Amino acid sequence: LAGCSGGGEGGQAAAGEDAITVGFSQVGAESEWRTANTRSVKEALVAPDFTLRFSDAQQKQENQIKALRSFIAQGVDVIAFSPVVETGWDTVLREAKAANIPVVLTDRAVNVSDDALYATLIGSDFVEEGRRAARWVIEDSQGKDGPIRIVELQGTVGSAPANDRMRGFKEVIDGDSRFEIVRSQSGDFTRARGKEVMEAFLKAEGDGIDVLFAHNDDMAIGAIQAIEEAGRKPGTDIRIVSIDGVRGAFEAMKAGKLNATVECNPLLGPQLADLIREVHAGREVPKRVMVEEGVFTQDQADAELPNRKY
Ligand code: GZL
Repeated sequence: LAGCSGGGEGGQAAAGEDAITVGFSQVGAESEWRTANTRSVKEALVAPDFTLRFSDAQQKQENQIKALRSFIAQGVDVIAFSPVVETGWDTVLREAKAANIPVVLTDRAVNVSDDALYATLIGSDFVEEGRRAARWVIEDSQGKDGPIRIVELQGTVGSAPANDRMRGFKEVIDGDSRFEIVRSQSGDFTRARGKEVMEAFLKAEGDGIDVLFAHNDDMAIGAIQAIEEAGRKPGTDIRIVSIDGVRGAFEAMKAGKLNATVECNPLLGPQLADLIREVHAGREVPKRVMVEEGVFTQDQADAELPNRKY
């Protein structure tokens, strides 16, 4: 690839001659989590060590495949991406391999015939996040008789976080016969769809909803609006647990409208930069790199809010 242009504009450091050119395909801008993740990636992959080519796929797989093909045509040094869904990547990843361009997965996993098609995956354990959400529901329901009716707002259909959070949640909640998941539907990780689907759940189930499990905070925040518009008290009439731990969730907990959020850390930028350096240098890296994260409940919200970095 031609050397980078000299003299960065606006005080930007000029990319060094041996800067690593990274093509990054991001899922979209669907949630607070995603916005924070994008910021972390852009802040980490900066000159002089990196030249970043960033593409937003608006949550469409065909846009990500187009972006990856463009990065291959440009001859970037490394491709990194967060795959919007798990399947359908074998062909384009084989094209990257044939072009000798290593691929680093960030955030979400892929389901491919040969895991040599990517160098590593850095991201959360979504199954454990689902288990943590279910454990909170069981703890929160101590002393309550069944049936305890749960509605579930699922993430993007076919995405690793949706598949795995559902699996982890069911694995734990199915161990307690008081619980029944009465409705499950995708809200595509967005506030708008989360609100729309929750409106439909409320129409269908009336007062027959005790708990909402949302695969991300943005859908929970949309659902909270729907619950209030239906004249019910979110966090009281309907207990709510979601996943991500974004600032909006802490504000909703402080307002008593959300009861718990399971943290999913979006700040992967620095670790991603280190992995890309290693992969570019041809050094071995672990196939799977995990990130640390916890669970936060309403009583902790006020104290924790000032500490939040996303
Ligand atoms: C999880 C990430 C999910 C978040 C959502 O790592 O892929 O996508 O939970 C985001 O907020 O849309």
